Amino acid sequence: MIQFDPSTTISSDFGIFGIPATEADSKIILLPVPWEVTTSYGSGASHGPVMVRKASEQIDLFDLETGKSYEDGYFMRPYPQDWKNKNDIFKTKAQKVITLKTELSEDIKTINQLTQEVNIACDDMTQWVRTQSESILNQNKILGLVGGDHSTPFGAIQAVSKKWNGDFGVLHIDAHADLRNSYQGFKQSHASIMHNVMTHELKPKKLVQVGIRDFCEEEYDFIQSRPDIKTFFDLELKKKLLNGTTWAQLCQEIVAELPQNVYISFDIDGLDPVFCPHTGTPVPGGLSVDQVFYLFEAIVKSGRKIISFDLNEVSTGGLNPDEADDWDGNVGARVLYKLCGWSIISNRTN
Ligand SMILES: [Mn+2]
Repeated sequence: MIQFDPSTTISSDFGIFGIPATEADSKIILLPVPWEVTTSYGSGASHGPVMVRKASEQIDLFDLETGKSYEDGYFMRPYPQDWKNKNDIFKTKAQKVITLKTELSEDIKTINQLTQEVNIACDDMTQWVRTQSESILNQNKILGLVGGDHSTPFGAIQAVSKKWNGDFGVLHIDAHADLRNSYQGFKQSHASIMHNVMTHELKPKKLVQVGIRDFCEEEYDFIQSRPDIKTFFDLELKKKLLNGTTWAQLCQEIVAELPQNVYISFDIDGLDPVFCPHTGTPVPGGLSVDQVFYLFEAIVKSGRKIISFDLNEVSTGGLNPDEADDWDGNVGARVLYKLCGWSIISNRTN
């Protein structure tokens, strides 16, 4: 247990929420992944870890719902500057591909060459995330990946699946279905993460999606074809709310679809854009922070266990972190704090 002295400050290189913990005495280990190579619209998600970490220092540690869970220790690993540098190089190449395709360029050789380089770099990132994730899970700690765009947790979900022998479900909160079979030629696009997860040999036994309101027909057909995917479309949830069904009842329906062990993959754009105005691909509609926090509580109160999680797509809207609006990082840090707190409680009791 962390004996906390509020006057202590943490290193500027690692740690989070102002908690003076080390990796060794922390139950939750956060892995920052500053990567947004295939980002297609707004940019800045690679700054997510810096934004969230900076905002995290303003959060009061005692929490009405999760009490002093932080005493079990939350630690963020040092910022991987080498991956940020690599991100910047390969994002430029990916943007070149997108530009050439938009201009209907006939330079197919260049397009194919650059696309292949980007795909290899994304595979390398996923492999690195998987190795890092395994090193956290093998210490019987809870992993929390902080992206980056939504392609970043693929390796983390593989590591979780290996550790739990596939005996878990993914709760996917997002505006987008992310079930595209590659996007703009990139196999590991942020728009393909759940397609990649659900077609991998280390797949979870269930994918439960909440808040989805942007998807193509191919993705809709994919959902219909898979009994192991259950999607709660945002429009259907909102219609039920408007017809008088309570959020508590809807949360029971969502939770009932989940197996005992739950991995939460949280794209910040699942929230109403009011809470994430600078995220890369905002969509009107979505969940409130209160609804999401209520859903977390419902999962844990049902006796299910949050085994690990990720938070991604918190973004500066293309600016450098020191120029960006603090709001997106502020909301992101609060969502992350609740994920940490409920994970601790669910692992104590369930
Ligand atoms: Mn997503």
